[in-house]
Formats: sequence, structure tokens, C-alpha cells
Amino acid sequence: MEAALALINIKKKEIQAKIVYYGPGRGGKTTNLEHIFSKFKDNIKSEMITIKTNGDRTLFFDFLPLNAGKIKDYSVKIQLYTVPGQVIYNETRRLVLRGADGIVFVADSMSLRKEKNLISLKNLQENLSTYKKSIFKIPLVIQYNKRDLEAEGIPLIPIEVLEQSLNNKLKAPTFEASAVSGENVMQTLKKIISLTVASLAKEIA
Ligand SMILES: Nc1nc2c(ncn2[C@@H]2O[C@H](COP(=O)(O)OP(=O)(O)OP(=O)(O)O)[C@@H](O)[C@H]2O)c(=O)[nH]1
Ligand SMILES: [Mg+2]
Repeated sequence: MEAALALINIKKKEIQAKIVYYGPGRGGKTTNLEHIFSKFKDNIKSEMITIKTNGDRTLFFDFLPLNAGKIKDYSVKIQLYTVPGQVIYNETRRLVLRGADGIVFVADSMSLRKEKNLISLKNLQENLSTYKKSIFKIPLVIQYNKRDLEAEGIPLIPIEVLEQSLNNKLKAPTFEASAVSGENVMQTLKKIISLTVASLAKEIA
């Protein structure tokens, strides 16, 4: 088994947890991180790092470090990453996923993207399994993004259909969200942080 533990720095009394935003290309992963960054701006010492972006497509990853309280007397540092969603970048996606302690799957609610969500979720499962991790065991939150487009008359996949096709077996917590307006973006983040920290605390205990 690949070690499931997050990075622990005994000297600094720090635990580093890695949360990865995964999902189909153009689904809104980078936009989630941008919203989070704008909310935390004053508390984050570092900048959000976006690597090798071509236009607005992520070609490598985005990275955002956050503080998230304590487990015992260790302070927990959360690192948020996004993968490039485009199918061709699977090697990069797999690398970014390495050592992930928690996952947010950002599904695209647009009807046109129904198949893309399924392909991406299956790809997540496969890539996790190369690290001997199970999609059923890793802390996971599913976000149904772009719900704001309903108001613009753009056909969206109904929530029941998304639940049926993506979450029937996983039974992960879900959020209806809009990464552009920020609706439920912080709720999604809080949920995955609490699941991830709880799971790490259990391993460390
Ligand atoms: N209307 C609407 N547009 C969104 C939403 N989230 C993202 N977008 C738009 O969708 C496009 C793609 O968003 P990104 O955040 O770059 O998507 P991504 O998942 O990072 O895409 P890749 O980096 O290619 O994997 C951008 O034009 C965003 O403004 C949303 O909730 N609602
Ligand atoms: Mg991106």
C-alpha cells in the first residue's frame, strides 16, 4: 500500500494535507480556487500560483496554501490543487493527484457535458487506483457547478440525474454551486477540509 498519510513535519509541528480539485475540462476548478483566493486574500501570505496556463486552460496545476486549525498540537496546512481537465493531460493529472488526502469532484451541470463528467469520474477512479487508493474510501465531495446558468436558459442536467449518474454508488456529500458567483464554493471547501482533517486525525491517533 502507498502510504496514506499526509506529510508530517515533526520539527515544525505541522501536518500538510493535499486537496485536489478534479473534474472535466472547463468545469470550473480554477474558478473555485480563484473565488477561495479572493475570500482569503488578506489571510494568505502567498499568492495563488498558476502554472503554465494557456489562456484560461490549466495545463499543469493551480496551487493555493491555507491554514486549517489543529490536530492535537499540530497545525494543519491545507494545499489546494487543481488538475488540468482536458483528456490529453492525463499524465499531469495523475501526478497532481499523487498524495492527495481529499478530492473535490467539480461536475459541469451543462447538459452538453454529461458524458464528460462520467469520463472524468472514471478517470479519477483509475488514477487513484494506480496509487492503490479507492475512490470509495478517500474523502470526497462532489460539486454540481454552474447552476447559475439555469437562469440564462442554458439546459442543465437535473440534480436527480447528476445524483443518479455520478453519486449513486459513491454517496458523497454534494453541493449545488456556482464558482463564478461563489455560491456554495466555501461550503464545498469547508466540507472537504473537515472530512480530510477527520480522516487524517483518525490515522494519526
Ligand atoms: N456560468 C458559469 N461559468 C463558470 C462557472 N464556473 C466556471 N465557469 C466558466 O467556465 C470556464 C472554465 O472555467 P475554469 O475554472 O477555467 O475550468 P477548469 O475546470 O479549471 O478547466 P481546465 O483547467 O481546462 O480543466 C471559464 O470561462 C469560467 O468563467 C460557473 O459556476 N458558472
Ligand atoms: Mg483549470
